[in-house]
Amino acid sequence: MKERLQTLQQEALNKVNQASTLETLQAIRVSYLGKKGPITEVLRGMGKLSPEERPVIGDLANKVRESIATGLDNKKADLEAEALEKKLETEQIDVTLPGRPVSVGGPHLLTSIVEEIENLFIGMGFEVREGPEVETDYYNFEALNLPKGHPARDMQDSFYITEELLLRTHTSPVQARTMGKYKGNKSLKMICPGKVYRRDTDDATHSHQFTQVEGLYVDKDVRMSDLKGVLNRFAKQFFGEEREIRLRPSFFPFTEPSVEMDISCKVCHGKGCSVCKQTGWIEILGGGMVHPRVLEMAGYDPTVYSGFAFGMGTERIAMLKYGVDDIRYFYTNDVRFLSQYYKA
Ligand code: 2U9
Repeated sequence: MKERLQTLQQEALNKVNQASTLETLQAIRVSYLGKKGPITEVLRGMGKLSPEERPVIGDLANKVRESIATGLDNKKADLEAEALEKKLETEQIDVTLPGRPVSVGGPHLLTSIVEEIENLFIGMGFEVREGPEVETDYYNFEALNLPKGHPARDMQDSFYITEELLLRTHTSPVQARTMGKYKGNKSLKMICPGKVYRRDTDDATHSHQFTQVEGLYVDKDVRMSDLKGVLNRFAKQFFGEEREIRLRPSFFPFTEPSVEMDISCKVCHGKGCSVCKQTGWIEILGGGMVHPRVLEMAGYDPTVYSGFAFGMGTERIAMLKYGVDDIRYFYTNDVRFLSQYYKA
């Protein structure tokens, strides 16, 4: 029995030595030290031994079991260390490699255009003011000479929230509110950029939500020639010094007289082509002298104060400047479109 145990020990340790995977080690552990293994079998047969032999063989069997277990544990630790070494070698990270490029976003074309327009007007002494997108019927319509039932209210078919509250159809209520705050005794020179909403069916040139920049200059002795001068400077700085402007008579309920402004076509320089529909001119904005009733309603005496106002659709301006042919590109947010206009 003694020899059998010693042979088992030798045999097991040899196998442990030759094992090259953790799975093989586990199999050796089960076959030698498991419940059905040969050592357990020896221990079970101890009853048949003489009382003198029993402690000797028992002691030896335990030593053999311990020696095999230690062999297994040591080999397991070696194999694990080896595997870790190999992993560290093959999965080495080269920290000197350049990183993968991260795609960086940029400002939306409309944001850039509004900023550009703001800067031009700030350069001419205008302040930038913003106001609420949910407006009262009073500031959106009444204060701008559009009383209930006025046909021009239909032109700006609106999104009403209650009978008295609506999504603003233009940014003019911001000017009306500011004038009201100054109670008719302060000059003001401001532009109002912002989102406006009109019930419209979206197509290539219409959107139910769009962006406006409107301007207002109220002071003593403001004239139509001031409006022309400011708009001419804006047009040339924004579209190019070679562009000419022209004013045509028009109508808006909040300005009198009212005008629409065209710029000369950059393609044919006024001769006529398909871009300008053979007219040589492209309409870019509207404006006029603030209607005396609008001044009066805001508390300004129209015999002392006068003012000019103008308004433009930012998308239209951007479309003309960059040759964008569908207003919906501004709102569908396809990065392939937007990224063309990111500024470095
Ligand atoms: C006050 C008084 C007058 C703002 C004005 C226009 C003319 C104009 C259109 C351009 C294209 C709207 O976006 S658009 O559809 N706007 O033509 N806007 S005068 O007049 C004001 C504003 C505020 C107190």
